[in-house]
Parts: sequence; C-alpha cells; structure tokens
Amino acid sequence: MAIDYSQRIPNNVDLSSDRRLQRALENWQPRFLDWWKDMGPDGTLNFDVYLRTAISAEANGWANFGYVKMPDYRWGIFLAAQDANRTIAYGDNKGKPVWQEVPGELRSTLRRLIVTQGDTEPASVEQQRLLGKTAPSLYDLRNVFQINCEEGRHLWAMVYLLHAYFGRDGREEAEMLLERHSGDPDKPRILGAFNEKTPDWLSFFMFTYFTDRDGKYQLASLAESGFDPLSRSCRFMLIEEAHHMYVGESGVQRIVERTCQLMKEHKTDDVRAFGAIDLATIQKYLNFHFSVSLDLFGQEASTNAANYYTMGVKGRYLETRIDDDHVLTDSAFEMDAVEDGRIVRKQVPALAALNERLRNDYVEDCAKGLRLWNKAIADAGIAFELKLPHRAFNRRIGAFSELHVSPDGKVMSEADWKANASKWLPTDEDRAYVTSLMGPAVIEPGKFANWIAPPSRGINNQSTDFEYVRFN
Ligand code: BYC
Repeated sequence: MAIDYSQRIPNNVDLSSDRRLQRALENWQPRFLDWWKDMGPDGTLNFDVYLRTAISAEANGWANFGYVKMPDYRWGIFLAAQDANRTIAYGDNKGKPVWQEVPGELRSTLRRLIVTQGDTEPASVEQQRLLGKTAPSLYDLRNVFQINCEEGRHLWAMVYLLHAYFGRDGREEAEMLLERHSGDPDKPRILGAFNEKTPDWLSFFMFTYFTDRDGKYQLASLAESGFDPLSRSCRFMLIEEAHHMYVGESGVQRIVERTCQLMKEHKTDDVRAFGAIDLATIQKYLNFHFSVSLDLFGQEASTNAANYYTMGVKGRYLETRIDDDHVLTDSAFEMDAVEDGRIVRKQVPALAALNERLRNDYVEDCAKGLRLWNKAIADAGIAFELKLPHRAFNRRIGAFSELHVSPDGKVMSEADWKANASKWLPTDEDRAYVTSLMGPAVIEPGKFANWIAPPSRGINNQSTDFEYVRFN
C-alpha cells in the first residue's frame, strides 16, 4: 500500500480507517515532538537539512531528498508489503500462517521485545544530542541528523505496534519510551550500551559501526517473527539501517586515512602532535564499542531466546536460508563457555545458544569493516593492524562477565587486568584528547576538520562541497 502523506501521521497502514487508533497516535505525536525538542539534536530546530524521506515502502525508490526542518520531518508508520502466503518458518508453530493479531499467550513476551527494541531508538538520539556542535563538516552534520530522524521513525514503528496491538498496556509503554532517558540514574534506558555517552565523533562512528550493527541483527531476527506486523515493521527499518552502518564504516575509514596520511608525511606514529587520532587510540575505542555491543546480544545460554524461537516470536538471522529442521530440539551448537574460571569449547543444546549464534553472525560481519580499514593502513605502507578483541574481553553480560580477559583472549587476575586496562580501553586522558579535537562545527561547504579525510562521495550524487545544511 502506498504511503499516504496527506494525513497528519503519514502511513501505509490505512490509519484513517481506525479512528480510535488514529486519535491515540495523534495524542502521542505532540509528546514525541516535545521530546524531540528537549532531547533531540540541540539547537537545530530552524536548520534546513538535506534529508531523505521515505516515499514508498518498496526496496527501491523509497527515498526522496530535499531540505527539511527537522521538527517538520514526516515521521510516520511504514510497513513492508504483506505477503499473504507467509508462514512461520521455525519452532513449534512452523508451517502455520503468521499471526495478524497477537496470540494471547504471547502478549507479554512480544510486548517486552517490542519495548526493548523501541527503547534503543530514542536512546541513541539522546546519546547523539550534542554532536552537531562539533561536526567535522556539513556532510557529517547532515548524516548525524539523518540518522537521528530515522531513529525517531523507528521509535514510531514500535509505538504504532504498541498502540495498535497491546491496548492500554501498549499505550502506557509508549509513554514510558519518552520518559526513560539515556544515562538517567533514575529512569535509564533498558540496555547497557544505550546509557553510555557518545561525546565525540570517533565514538559516534564506532557506535554507528558496531551498535547500529547489533540493530541490524536484532531487527533481522525480529523480521522473522510470526507476528506479521512486527516482521513487516522490521523489514522496512532494516532498509534505513544500512545507511547508518555506512556512516560508521566510512567515518572510521576516513579517520584512519587521515591518520595514515599524517604518519607518512611526518614519519611518526605520534600524530597527536599534528592534531589527528593515533591508531593506538582508534584501537582502544574499537575495543570499547565492540565489547559493549557484544553485550547487547544477551546471555550465551538463554532460555528466553530458546522460548522466543520455539514460540515463533524471534528467529535466527536469515532463518529461511538455513538448511536444517528449524525446530532445533535435537541439535547441538559449539561455543566458548566458562568452566572453572577458564574458557573452554563446549557442545550445548542449539536452542539455548541462539543469542550466541546471532552474536557469531554479528562478529563475522564486524570483521568486514576492519578488513577495509586495515587495507587503508597497508596501502599507506604502515605496519599496523586493527583487530577485533576477543569476545570475552570487557564483558558485563553473560558468562564472560565473571572473568578478566585480555583483548587476545588470555584469562588473567583482576589486578593484572586493571594494571593493563589503560593499554586496551580509552583512558580519561585519551577521551580528553579526542574531545579536544572536536572544535566548533566546521560549517563551510567542502571543508573538513583536520583529523578526518573527506568522504569519497557525497549524498544522493551531490558533491562533497554541497550545502548539506543551511542555518537560519
Ligand atoms: N543490558 O536471557 P537473556 C538497535 C537482560 S540495537 C541490560 O540473555 P534475552 C539500535 C535481559 O533483558 C537492537 N540487560 O535475555 C542500535 C534479561 O532480563 P530479565 C535492540 C540485559 O532476552 C543503534 C536478562 O538480562 N533490539 O536497534 O535472551 C541505534 C537475561 O538475559 C542485556 C533488541 O535488543 C543488556 N545488554 O536477550 C539505535 C531486540 N542483555 O528477563 C537502535 C529485542 C540481556 O532477566 N531484545 N539483558 O529481566 C531482545 O531480543 C532481548 O531482549 C536481548 C536480551 C537480545 C536484548
């Protein structure tokens, strides 16, 4: 169904045919806008930003580019097209038609997953609230605003499901999504990584590379849901998500390129003297964001995950392309586990290991960006390799959280780990240095801060010196 932009809330779900739902969402809309004004990108209400807006929910031809003031962005409800023949692909309900309504016994489980997903979206906008003040270019400024607007829309996607399918509980949860705030000691966001700060652009690029990529894998698993409206919402969100990860991947790449250029030019590793970010510091930020994002996949052995799968609520990554029985009651899975304070390889029941399996898919995907970044380093003739730390490094969730493990996977005492932590994770001094590079936003078209290379191409075939943001 085409997106109807004539409505107060743009949508492709025929919202006007359900007056009650429409009114409830129209009541939520001003509260969302108040939240955006209070917690969204600071001091930007009047900027004209060259943004893409979805005009169709088809995979191709959905983006329309033009200048928009962010509070006027057409946040709405867009679901991917319905497949009338879709059946549940796994678990006890395998082969049955997908659900268009929430089965009573799955109500609290589904609500919980939708709330957890929905909570991350506004959280990331809150985390990125101040980045515009220090943007390294107009191009980058536009990108963070685009991401913020789309995360706002992803919140709309989950709020629609809560309002449309979960009655009063759903409406209350939708209110709470605007009341919890990232890092708020009294009402924090639900998942750990979304209470961390994103105070500088190196953190932002690492976040969009590593944490948005968790979003890709969680959304892909929820896109397999037997609850069809959730599946269709996530399928459309995934299309938007790709650009966010591209911003992260290319952002880190451009920082690495600039660093390497200065290393060669001045024949030194210590590019701090020349106002850039040394490779060792980049590695530390990478270690932090990767390990924090690994936690987002939950416990390695999870009965929650087994239940989601068995009930048909949350599948595996690309479930239908996997060649097995899609029930998994008799299958095993090999993974790292902790036994007597050591990391050992273990066979476990496949159903209990679904979080870890998804984490494996994620880790494999993360490695691809590192190959690109390392190629840039090698092309500059520099002997240095960025590495993903061991998955047991710096964990707060799951079995490894009880161990102290180095980035190369060595289990050590807490005292030894702490004595070395400053080599592995950003120190206060590293963070202060990176923050010190974040000068006032660079707002002259085509100009870039000293610590980052220009991108190889602009947005929507525009040049890199295009006026991506106009200040009023
Ligand atoms: N922090 O059995 P377990 C995105 C809790 S990112 C705090 O392993 P489960 C985005 C857990 O809730 C994608 N608590 O749980 C990216 C459970 O609590 P209870 C977000 C945690 O359910 C960038 C207990 O520990 N989407 O979209 O198998 C920008 C036992 O754990 C954490 C989703 O996450 C944590 N890290 O797995 C914008 C999808 N991890 O029951 C957006 C929806 C676990 O004991 N969520 N716990 O009270 C899920 O699928 C699952 O909730 C999780 C956890 C995978 C997160």
